[in-house]
Amino acid sequence: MSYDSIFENLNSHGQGHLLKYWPDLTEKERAQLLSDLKKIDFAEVNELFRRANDTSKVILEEKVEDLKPIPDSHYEAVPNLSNEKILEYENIGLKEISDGKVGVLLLAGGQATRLGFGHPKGMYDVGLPSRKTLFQIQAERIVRVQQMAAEKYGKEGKITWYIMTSEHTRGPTADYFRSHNYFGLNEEDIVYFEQGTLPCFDFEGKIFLDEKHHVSSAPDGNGGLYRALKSQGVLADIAKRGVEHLHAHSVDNILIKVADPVFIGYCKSKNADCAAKVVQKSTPSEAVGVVCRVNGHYKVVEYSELTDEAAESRTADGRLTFSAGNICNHYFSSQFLTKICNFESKLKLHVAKKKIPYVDHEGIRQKPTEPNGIKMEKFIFDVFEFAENFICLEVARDVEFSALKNNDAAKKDCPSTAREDLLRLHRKYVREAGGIVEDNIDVEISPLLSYGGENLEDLVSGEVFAISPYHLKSMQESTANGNGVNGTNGSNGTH
Ligand code: UD2
Repeated sequence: MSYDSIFENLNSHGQGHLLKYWPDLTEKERAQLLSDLKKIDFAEVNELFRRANDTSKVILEEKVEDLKPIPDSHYEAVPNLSNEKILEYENIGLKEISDGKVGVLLLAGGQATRLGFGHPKGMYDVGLPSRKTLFQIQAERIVRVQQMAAEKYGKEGKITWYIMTSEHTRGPTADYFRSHNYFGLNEEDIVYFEQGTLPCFDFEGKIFLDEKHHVSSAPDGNGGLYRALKSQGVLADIAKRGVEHLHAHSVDNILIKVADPVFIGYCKSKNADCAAKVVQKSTPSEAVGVVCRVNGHYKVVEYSELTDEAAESRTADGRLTFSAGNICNHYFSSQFLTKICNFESKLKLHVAKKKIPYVDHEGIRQKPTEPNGIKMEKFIFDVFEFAENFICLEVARDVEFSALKNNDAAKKDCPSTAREDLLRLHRKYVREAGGIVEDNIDVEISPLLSYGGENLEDLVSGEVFAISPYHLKSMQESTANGNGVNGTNGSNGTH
């Protein structure tokens, strides 16, 4: 393609400025810029910019009267269910796992900017006694839940772990798993795929140059999942493997019950095609979206898009009206995913005003201190309204949700809170199994030993945990690694 034809194409879409520094570039830099430009369909992205602007206006005008909470018929809360009911759901889910019908969609394409960690967030170690990272914890939960399904139904079905990365996180993520021997999973049961990017715009719709030879772009949001599932052949893989249920979740929730059999069983027994786990929102300003109905459609209204009036609205008994806090923890039937991926281009766009580094008119790279442009994103939950049977499962926050978003300076949703929340939950599991442990003692339970508090009695009942830290491991793990942190009777643990 000649310079003239490229320039003409860009100019006709109002983006001719992207070639402003062409004369200054080396051959290599020109090739880089051309490769960036070729990836962009300018008619499409200009249209996205226009739609994104319209969307943001509509959201601002959304009225509190149009919002309704989720009806009881579509909502169950684990803390209110009987043990029998929970077991019933769990057994249904374990059966699906043992039949090889369950997959996990891990959303790991985010840039972890708030955390300020230069690697994929899943590689973060929050400082547990075991020093396990988020990826390792999640991998080991998959190993354990497969084992539970095999123990229950005599057949070991494999869970396929679909890991969505972005162009920045793919290489390091794949290298990390390879160098850790896939944490006990089979290499062929881990499938990486890459989400797309979208250019960053100024407020007038001009695309920024990040460098003279590089267009500014950002991942297209966790709703980029749908386009990627189709374009990267993941839907076909799901069909080929006979996976019918997908548990999709964020990478940063240290308490995530990966491939949760209770959730899968609940969704299967209700014949749901799409579902969300939620927690009771703690305060009106908590940074979680709320699952609700807007003009009759199931939706998540994101925290940044909820008016103060709606966020603070309360029921007659003083509870928050919109209390179903979204925790980026969803269920999709494979049929529903296939349907959605065919019209993902129509999904809503969300606009975030950001400080976007750019090359200015003099060719100098600027790092603005105030928002100077927008990033456009799609959100995973914007498909809820297309579900035929959408349901919610409320779960206890202290058991299932502690997100790692920020660094420790923020004092919330940070490494220390994630670590403390996990250790608090594990102390609770130890006590429920008959162990004696004070609040100041750190006890970590390996996911290979126990997925959700089961399988602990023989090990901890009557034991006093007195010297921090403990790491309770499975027999197999202890044999393989030796003891490193405190264990009961010196058998399954470390000191
Ligand atoms: C997400 C939810 C919010 C609430 C909150 C709870 C969305 C859009 N918002 O907000 O409603 O539940 O979590 O913690 O789901 N990701 C990608 N690609 C991207 C962007 C994000 O894979 O382009 C992943 C990211 O790695 C993470 C997950 O999506 O695992 C959530 O992303 P986030 O941390 O940016 O979302 P947040 O906290 O604003």
